[in-house]
Amino acid sequence: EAAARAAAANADSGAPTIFDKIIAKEIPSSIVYEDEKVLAFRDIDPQAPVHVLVIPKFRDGLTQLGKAEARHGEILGQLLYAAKIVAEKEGILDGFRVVINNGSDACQSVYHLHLHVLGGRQMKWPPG
Ligand code: DGP
Repeated sequence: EAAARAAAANADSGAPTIFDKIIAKEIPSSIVYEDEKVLAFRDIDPQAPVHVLVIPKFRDGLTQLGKAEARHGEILGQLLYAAKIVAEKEGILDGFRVVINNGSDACQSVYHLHLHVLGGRQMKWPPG
């Protein structure tokens, strides 16, 4: 039963997420980069000295990468380019990692597409 509850909590219901409130600035976040389409802010539970989330301001069905369609091509490119801008601003261009956790098997917990930009330490491979 606990496992079923956890799975339900991790399901892609399409419901609004906490990131909507971060975009609306109804709850505070430490913003690293922002433009018309993209917001980048520090992860609340950092896994590296630099750990920034890059998200689209308009989710437009992109609860997860696995829901991407051809019309999302432009925003997907903008998100990846914003990850580079974040890495540059944070001084980690010499080594950084970009991660997308897709779905429950990958431990996705927030169903609003986000790129994790991680760096500032030696990263290991393979990831867990
Ligand atoms: P994922 O497991 O890939 O879905 O990553 C979701 C990330 O979102 C996780 O690393 C923690 C972060 N997060 C969740 N809630 C908040 C929040 O309210 N503020 C911030 N800054 N980060 C959050």
